[in-house]
Amino acid sequence: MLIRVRRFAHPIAPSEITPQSLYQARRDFLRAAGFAGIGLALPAWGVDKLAGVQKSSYSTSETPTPLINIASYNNYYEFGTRKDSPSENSGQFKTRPWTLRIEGLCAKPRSFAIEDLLKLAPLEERIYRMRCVEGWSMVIPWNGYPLATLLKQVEPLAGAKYVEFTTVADRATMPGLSFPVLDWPYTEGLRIDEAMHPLTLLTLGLYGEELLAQNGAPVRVVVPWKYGFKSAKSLVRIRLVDKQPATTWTKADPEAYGFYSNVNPEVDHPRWSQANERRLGEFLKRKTLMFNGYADQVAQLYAGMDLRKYF
Ligand SMILES: Nc1nc2c(c(=O)[nH]1)N[C@H]1C(S)=C(S)[C@@H](COP(=O)(O)O)O[C@H]1N2
Ligand SMILES: [Mo]
Repeated sequence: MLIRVRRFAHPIAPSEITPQSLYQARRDFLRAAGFAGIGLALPAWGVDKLAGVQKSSYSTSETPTPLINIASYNNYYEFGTRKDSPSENSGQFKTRPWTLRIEGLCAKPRSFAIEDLLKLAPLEERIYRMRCVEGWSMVIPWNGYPLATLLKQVEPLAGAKYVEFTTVADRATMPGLSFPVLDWPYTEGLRIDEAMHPLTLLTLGLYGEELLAQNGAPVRVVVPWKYGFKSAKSLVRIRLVDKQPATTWTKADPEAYGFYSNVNPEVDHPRWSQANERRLGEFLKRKTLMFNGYADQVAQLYAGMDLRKYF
């Protein structure tokens, strides 16, 4: 199979692409092209390598999806609604300076500079299965540490029952914000025990390098047993709250997108089945697994709950 690398003139076979070679090739290409006429600026792709990333027993042993797919087939509506919009339209997006504010029901609310987040805890490689509600999936080697590590810094109070995530909405650099597709800024939420679960990752990198803009740079959350839209990108605020927060996709279509949105092959979307998925790079569909294959780790969070009602 041949795939096209964004607007590059030449098709490249996926087998020829390794993460390292992709970055190098892109840098070389951009340099040779003098950045002219190709519609993107270097910073979005010229990212730094992360030091001292440790392997994790939470990783799947499945083969990671090639970086070219992870970096060019994205949902990030602030940059546009096509799969290639985020990689095409994020060239002006700035990830420095960046602060993440943590506030609400906690003893020590504070703001973290991105430089401090990168140093707060050892970075792990977490190779996670990711499942989009649209029916495609990938295996992504994320880099980060448990969100719990960060939340403990602010000392959540007993009344904190939920966590609300707010993501950046910068009209100057995110062209999709000019269209009222969603109620900006994009917000998401988790129950506090979901947010504190060791699988829930504060994510700062991908394939051993800092996150690309299209994947949610400079910092996002990743919740691998839920549909992808729960994994909010480019976080600017986390708030500890006592009530279930309103979330963007639930506001947009409450019949289709519930607050929990756990991957569940038995609960269909109103317009399509969720029983199967297409792994990017594979031809045949595979069966979608309960909780995206993480049932052993997370099923007890929902013991006694009707998962059709709390979808
Ligand atoms: N701020 C923001 N976060 C977002 C989205 C978005 O449009 N805006 N899309 C979500 C959806 S639908 C998916 S499937 C994942 C995709 O993450 P990826 O592009 O890194 O694979 O990001 C999620 N996070
Ligand atoms: Mo998604």
